[in-house]
Amino acid sequence: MSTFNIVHLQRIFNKLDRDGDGLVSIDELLWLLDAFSVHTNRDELELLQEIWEFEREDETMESDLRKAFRVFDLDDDGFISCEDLQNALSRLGLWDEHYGQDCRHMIGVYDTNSDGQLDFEEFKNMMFVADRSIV
Ligand SMILES: [Ca+2]
Ligand SMILES: [Ca+2]
Repeated sequence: MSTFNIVHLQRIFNKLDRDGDGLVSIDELLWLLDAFSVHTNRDELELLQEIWEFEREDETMESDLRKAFRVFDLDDDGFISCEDLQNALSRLGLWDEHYGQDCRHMIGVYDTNSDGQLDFEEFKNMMFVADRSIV
């Protein structure tokens, strides 16, 4: 009996799901593994499928964040500047006088490389921190 772990399963899953739509059924997998005389059980596969779906949600979140980033990066130069941020927030009706002249400060909080603008990584941090403060 071969030693089998989740990493192997993930590799197979990736291969099976050729078009990347995540639609590989557990029954198909069981059938395939059986065909290769790999012994596993349904519980393991269901666990894998959960992990798989979780990772896919992660990817979805990443692409959602990219879309959000583009909403803010109005001049599309790959960075959110103070002006980008202020314009985008105004368009969304989220610009509040009490933030006032403070877009530089808002950016400064997350501007880890201190170039005065937010790149995508810095933007992600901002969104994650924002998420946490809502919860
Ligand atoms: Ca920009
Ligand atoms: Ca920066």
